[in-house]
Amino acid sequence: MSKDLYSKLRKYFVMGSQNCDRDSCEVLEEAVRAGITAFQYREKGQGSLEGAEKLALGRKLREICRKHGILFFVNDDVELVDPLEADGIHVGQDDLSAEELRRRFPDRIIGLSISNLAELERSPIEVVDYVGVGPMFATTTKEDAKKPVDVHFLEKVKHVYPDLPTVGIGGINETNAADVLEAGADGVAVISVITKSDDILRTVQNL
Ligand code: 3NM
Repeated sequence: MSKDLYSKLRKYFVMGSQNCDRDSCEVLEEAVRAGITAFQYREKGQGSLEGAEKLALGRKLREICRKHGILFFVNDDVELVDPLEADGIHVGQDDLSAEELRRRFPDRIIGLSISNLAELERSPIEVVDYVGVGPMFATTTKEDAKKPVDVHFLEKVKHVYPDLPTVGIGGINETNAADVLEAGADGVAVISVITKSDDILRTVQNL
């Protein structure tokens, strides 16, 4: 699994309806056609859907990913993993523990957010398939984003865990994505650079 993951996490689009000014399915379709390699359904924060509506949108987005062979992840919400037949789940430090997730979903891809050295040291890296490191730069998209790390922290993560697939996240745009990849990230995870783009094809290509 891991070997394959490096390339599949290369351009990792994260989004929920609250991030889109227009139909989320249209945004995802465009991003998929433009060349994203993975998608995370992150229906969270102000203006996000809940319950049956959240599930219904998830089903539509899941189908788009299935049709195009793009990995489909859910953010945090363990109850969505089975109904949406997600390839994996991404969790933060305050969500269900990675060990518990691994017990519950032995065969799914598990991603974990890491924002500093203390989190890296206390995280059960051996049970996760990849880590999201960030925020790399300042971001206004995540309401409770932590202090930006810098590319050196990502270098450190790759130094300590050279075989662990790693994506940078937070404030990544068409200009600074190269710095994140040059620091050793296997991919870049982005929200607003795509959802706010007036030319998704160009944006994804530039990433
Ligand atoms: N997680 P944008 S930063 C979802 O640091 C998310 O773990 C982060 O949005 C973390 O690409 C972030 O618009 C927001 O900055 C990413």
